[in-house]
Amino acid sequence: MTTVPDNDPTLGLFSVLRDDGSSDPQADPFLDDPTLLGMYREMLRIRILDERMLARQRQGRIGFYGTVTGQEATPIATAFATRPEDWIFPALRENAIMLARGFPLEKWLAQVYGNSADVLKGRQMPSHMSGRAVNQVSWGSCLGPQLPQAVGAAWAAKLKKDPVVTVGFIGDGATSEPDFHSAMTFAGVYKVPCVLICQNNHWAISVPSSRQTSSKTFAIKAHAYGVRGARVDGNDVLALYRTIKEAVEHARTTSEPTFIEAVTYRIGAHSSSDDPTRYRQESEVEAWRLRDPLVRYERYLRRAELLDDALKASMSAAIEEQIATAVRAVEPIAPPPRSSMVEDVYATVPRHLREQLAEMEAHPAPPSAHGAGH
Ligand SMILES: Cc1ncc(C[n+]2csc(CCOP(=O)(O)OP(=O)(O)O)c2C)c(N)n1
Repeated sequence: MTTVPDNDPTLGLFSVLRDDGSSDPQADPFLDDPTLLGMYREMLRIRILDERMLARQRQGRIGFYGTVTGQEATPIATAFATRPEDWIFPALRENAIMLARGFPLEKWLAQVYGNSADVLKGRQMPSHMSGRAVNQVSWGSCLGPQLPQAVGAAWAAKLKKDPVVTVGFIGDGATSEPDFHSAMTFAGVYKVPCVLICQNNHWAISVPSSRQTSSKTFAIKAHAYGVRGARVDGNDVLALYRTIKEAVEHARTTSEPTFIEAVTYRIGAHSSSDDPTRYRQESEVEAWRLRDPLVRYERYLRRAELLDDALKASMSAAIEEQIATAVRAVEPIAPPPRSSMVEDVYATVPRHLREQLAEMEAHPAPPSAHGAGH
């Protein structure tokens, strides 16, 4: 039986932020002030955006929404640690990456509403955004396939000698899917320039992470595939930034993949279709609220005298205004024409689809809110 050394990065928990707002000087990436504040602003934006969108879902204006409350640090650190040419293969909790990489909020919201301004033409359920302009593909709802896709795209980049890195995401639950095994095997054997990140938020809807594996950690699985592994505090944006940046640049320069476990917690429901009080204790949620990634980062910024009450209030007000303006612009936009349902698959729409479309168009259009799965 082999043993792993005590300093194995797949067993520890790399962190930078301390509870008093100071940082570990050996670990702090010492980012410049605009970057530090930019990351905070983006984390705050997705926190507020999630609150507003969940309220919209409860009002029946949108069909579905998946919040990332408590998990903002991983997507935002990824957005700042990657280059624009790198590709993102998200799961449900990483839609904010494309926003932080410059995708317009109105277009992002148009996907939530599935209206005719949506680049995906309303064909995906809400919270499955994609943006070619910012190199982010859409999640497919099925748990897992985005990982082999990230590995395949990285492999293609390697063959083309394109200095591009791909970043693929899964939750702890999806590590039980065969696609995780396929992705890790191919990444390790063919040494492709990708970073695979598992957001271990402790729950896969009602199934706790302890039911997904008997391994000591998720990160330790990297060893079995011959892939570099790291385990990082998923509520510590500076630790995440440093770990992801190092892994991305290592992949770019050596074509070696890394598997990262980000240890975090889903504070909200799995999605707007879920009621977590049915399967978990409020005391557990309360304990994790004390480790809120925004609060911890805020302490660091205040201690560094980069943030105070006045700046926080003006940032929040500007974000609220931006969201309200975007929602006002997007909400009245009409759904895509029903004819778009039969387009973009065949060069010429076949007769049976033309007939079905004609039959459908003989009936009045249904209300536009859509999607209620997960
Ligand atoms: C192949 C497959 N099986 C089951 C589901 C239903 N499902 C949707 S989300 C989910 C839990 C996902 O948990 P995890 O991978 O930990 O990610 P999280 O949502 O917690 O971020 C399940 C079981 C699915 N979408 N796809």
